[in-house]
Amino acid sequence: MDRYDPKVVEPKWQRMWEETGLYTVDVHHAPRPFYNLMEFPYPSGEGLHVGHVYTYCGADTYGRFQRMQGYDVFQPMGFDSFGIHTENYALKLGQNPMTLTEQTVRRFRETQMKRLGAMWDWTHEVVTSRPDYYRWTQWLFLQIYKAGLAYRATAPVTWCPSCLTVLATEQTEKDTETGDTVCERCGTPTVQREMEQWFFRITAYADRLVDGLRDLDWPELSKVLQSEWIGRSEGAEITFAVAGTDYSFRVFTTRPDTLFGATYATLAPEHPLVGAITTPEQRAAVEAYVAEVRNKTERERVAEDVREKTGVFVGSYALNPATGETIPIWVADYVLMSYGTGAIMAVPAHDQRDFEFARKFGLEVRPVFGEGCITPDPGAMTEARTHGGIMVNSGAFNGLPEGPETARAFVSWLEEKGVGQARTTYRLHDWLISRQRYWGPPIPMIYCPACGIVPVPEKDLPVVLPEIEKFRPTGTGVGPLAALDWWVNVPCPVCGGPARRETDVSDTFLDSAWYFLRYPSTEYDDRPFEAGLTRKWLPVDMYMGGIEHVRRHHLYARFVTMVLHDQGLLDFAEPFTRLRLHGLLDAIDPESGQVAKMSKSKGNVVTPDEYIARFGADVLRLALLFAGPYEEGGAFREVRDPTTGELRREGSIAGIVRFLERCYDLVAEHAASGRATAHPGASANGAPPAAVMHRTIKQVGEDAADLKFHTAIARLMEYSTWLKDNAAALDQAARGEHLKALTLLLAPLAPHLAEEMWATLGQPYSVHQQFWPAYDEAQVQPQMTTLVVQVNGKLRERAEVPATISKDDALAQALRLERVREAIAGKKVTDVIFVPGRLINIVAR
Ligand code: ANZ
Ligand code: ZN
Repeated sequence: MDRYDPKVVEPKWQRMWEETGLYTVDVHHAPRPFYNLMEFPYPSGEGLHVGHVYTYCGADTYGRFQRMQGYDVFQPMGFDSFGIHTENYALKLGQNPMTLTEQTVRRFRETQMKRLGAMWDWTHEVVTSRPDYYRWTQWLFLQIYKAGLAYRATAPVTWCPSCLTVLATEQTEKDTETGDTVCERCGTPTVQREMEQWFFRITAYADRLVDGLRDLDWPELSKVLQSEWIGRSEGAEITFAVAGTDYSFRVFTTRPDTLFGATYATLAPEHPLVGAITTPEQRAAVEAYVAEVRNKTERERVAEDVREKTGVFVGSYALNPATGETIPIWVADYVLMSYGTGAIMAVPAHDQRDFEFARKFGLEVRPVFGEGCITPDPGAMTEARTHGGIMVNSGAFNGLPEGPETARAFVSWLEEKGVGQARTTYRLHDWLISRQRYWGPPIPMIYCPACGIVPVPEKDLPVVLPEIEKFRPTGTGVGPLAALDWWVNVPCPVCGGPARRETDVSDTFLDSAWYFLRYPSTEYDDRPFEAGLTRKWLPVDMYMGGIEHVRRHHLYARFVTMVLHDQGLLDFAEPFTRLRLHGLLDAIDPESGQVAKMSKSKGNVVTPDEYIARFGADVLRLALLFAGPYEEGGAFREVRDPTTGELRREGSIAGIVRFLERCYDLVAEHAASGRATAHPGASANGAPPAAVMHRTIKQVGEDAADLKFHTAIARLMEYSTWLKDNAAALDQAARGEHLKALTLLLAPLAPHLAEEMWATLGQPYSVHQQFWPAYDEAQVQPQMTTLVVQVNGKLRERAEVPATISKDDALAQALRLERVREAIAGKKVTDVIFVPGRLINIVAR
């Protein structure tokens, strides 16, 4: 082979790696375990997506680097193959997901993933839709149930009219163009429905989920996003009596200190008290308003800046427990039933939403603190004042400074009076876990008319998902399994009487909430994870993936791990010690040069297969990683022939191809010259300039450890250019050392090429079993020497300078020296005599 040809080299080494089990880890005996985890894909129609490939290129490079540091790197892979995503693809093709998914998994693994050349240990593969896996997903459901954290409740839930199922809040998104709340899987606007469903009480873990973030080695952004999603608010619940009735309602407020300024109260339109306290005169208006609000989504209702406030007076009054005054009660859609208590005390002077509402409907604005001790004139206020100086209009609290201390004093006072107490509220909702679909693990519960809800005994797991013909979602509020009488009707495990199975399946996010626990233990059929292996490999040392998982998968995985920990099944409570998120790749439009997010709808998604077929996996790996800092992402330009539509060797691809060819050529030429001379080592030109090598080893190592793959590649490019320019001047042995170093440094990034170079250098298989080369610190630090500095032949100074300093640099340094400046003052430098590493003599007249 004269030229580097990935079409020959890549399949050859992939076969070799597979045959020799190069990446198989002995999970029982590995002395230095390192669990390098990356997200597993949904096997759906479009095939492996460039986002996945980007994750994998970075994570695999990092894993390989760690392996060269001497770790036993366990890098498993699998398929998140249950769930709506995979099922929708099957529905689109009109095929049964049960047969199609296995085919898709095979296609993904064999024709896409294996061609990337990642060091996945396929002997631990996990496929979530197989009974040997989902048996334990069902087992997990039962553990959560046993812990008292799984319950059935009727609640307003989000329904996707296209997927025909309920969704968790985390599975909805806001469409940035229309402003609608849409299904994350299919983009259809969702609707609200009242349904009885299964929930996991993730809110019971809200505090731990927030507080635990502090000690994790995770990107700051991911911590902020996750804690905002959980949305902890500390405040109080205060009871308001409805004047002239026995009714009362509770409000949640984060500002109990503003109670004296509450000039009206507002109920969510869905609040159960609305009907009872609406007066006959107001009934028609209130009912019309409530009906109108029912068609709006939560997100539309809280879109603060875009919408005018709306609402209707219900006709009755509440008693402000601080002032004893009556205040009007309104319904308004900016108060949500799903948050706090679904009712608020409105303080227009200090809350902006309340201020706008009060101004629109002519309600009183009463400040309870101002600037310093100046009380603002309510009529002159143009917006709410959220913070200020000294309390006013607040009875015994007047004169205290506004702030958390005063708020706490209010809470104690309310608690003493028996009308309120401290309370913490969360934005996070309980995890809606049931789905009215076919393609998931059946929820392992049985309904018995005599015994109630009975969990399936663990020994009867798995509850096998039957292969059926009518697998389409029904839209009737129950899943397709409900139509199978033979499957649904079972004896009650407790009393033996006739009972019915639960026919919903669980959410896909439950499948992926524990898969990392399964990987090391896949050889065990009788338990989800083996204790010793789990202790050895977990928590995960490094998890790499995308930011879209921060408020879904990462949150759920943490919750499940905490529950299992509390059940005594795991001895750690956090699953991922270290998390890193890759940035997003943008596509540069080849014509306009404009940069846009890669997205299917824009049709600018790079398809990995085509690149691999044309240029090889190593080129794709490097091209993606070279696009920018890994954790920030970068831009990628695809260049195609306008007539044939073929990818062209241009732009960043061309640079990478040239670089890899240069590396290969250097090694091939060296090998050829070695055979020609036969007696290597006779040094013609003194000591090899090894410093370049040592410096490159140090820098590339630091970059790789830091996920700065783009700079690592840039340094290797420089190194290869330097080698090309200097190869002829190096003796055979020195050149060999340089090329070995180059090959080793390239190995994590371009694993196929490096393997080929290693073999060409005559080194034993495999380059991926070598240690990362060591560098000599002394060579990296520039060697210093004492330079004699003369002016007109007279010694003026001695200067400490790098031994390799150039004439220009030495002159520049010398001219900065005080005594040199004095000696040449008023004169002109006419000549400079330089003895490298020894002396500089400045001639000045
Ligand atoms: C009185 C008050 C005075 C408030 C003031 C704020 C400022 P966060 O921080 O997001 O938790 N609120 C409570 N329940 C609500 C609901 N179901 N729908 C809409 N708004 C609701 O916000 C808590 C504040 O949001 C609460 O504190 C309440 O308004 C409002 F100067 O009570 B506050
Ligand atoms: Zn949908």
